[in-house]
Amino acid sequence: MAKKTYDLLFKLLLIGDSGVGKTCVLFRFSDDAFNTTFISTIGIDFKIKTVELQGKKIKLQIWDTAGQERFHTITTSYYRGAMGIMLVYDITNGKSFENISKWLRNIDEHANEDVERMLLGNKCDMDDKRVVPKGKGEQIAREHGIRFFETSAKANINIEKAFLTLAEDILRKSFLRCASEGDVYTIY
Ligand SMILES: Nc1nc2c(ncn2[C@@H]2O[C@H](COP(=O)(O)OP(=O)(O)OP(=O)(O)O)[C@@H](O)[C@H]2O)c(=O)[nH]1
Ligand SMILES: *[C@@H]1O[C@H](CO)[C@@H](O)[C@H](O)[C@H]1NC(C)=O
Ligand SMILES: [Mg+2]
Repeated sequence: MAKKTYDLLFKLLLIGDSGVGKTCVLFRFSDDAFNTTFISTIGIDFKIKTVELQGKKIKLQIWDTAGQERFHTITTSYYRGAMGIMLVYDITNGKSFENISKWLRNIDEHANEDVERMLLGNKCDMDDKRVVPKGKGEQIAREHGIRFFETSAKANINIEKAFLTLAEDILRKSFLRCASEGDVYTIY
């Protein structure tokens, strides 16, 4: 049998309106690259990246969903397996921010109760076109008790930090759960 090359597998999911930059955020994290051409995601796609946290090799399996309404049935079927969900809006698109409450409701309806959530205000390189103040993102995140970052896939701002923080939060949560169940402090 092949030796496992990682200690833990975390399944993450990216959701948010079409065009907010989910695919670009993931592409920046996985390939450290950026594309200005908008190729809207069809259904669902994924990337793998292994990171090391607290001496553990963690394989991140990151599912990138289509924001378009017509793929809603397919994409929501992926919520259940997710341990972490990134909700993305575009700071230059007010509607994409208003829709965050809709995406939060979708999580309540379709994801596991203990899923780790994170809010990202993407395209923060376009400050001249900003319509959503940073404080509004911070406020909705605070109201829901979740973390918030403004990111730019284009200028590579806070992308790695967001993914690593989400993975760390999931790792911490799984340690706490094991501890409370009286297990040893390692899980595979
Ligand atoms: N300036 C700027 N443009 C960005 C950024 N991220 C994405 N874009 C652009 O926004 C457009 C949409 O990006 P995508 O990543 O394809 O959007 P998406 O959220 O995956 O859209 P769907 O797949 O339809 O749900 C593309 O033209 C990108 O080049 C960013 O951080 N800054
Ligand atoms: C926000 O959600 C509505 C309803 O699901 C949708 O019709 C609209 O296209 C979304 N906004 C954007 C910017 O995608
Ligand atoms: Mg996409």
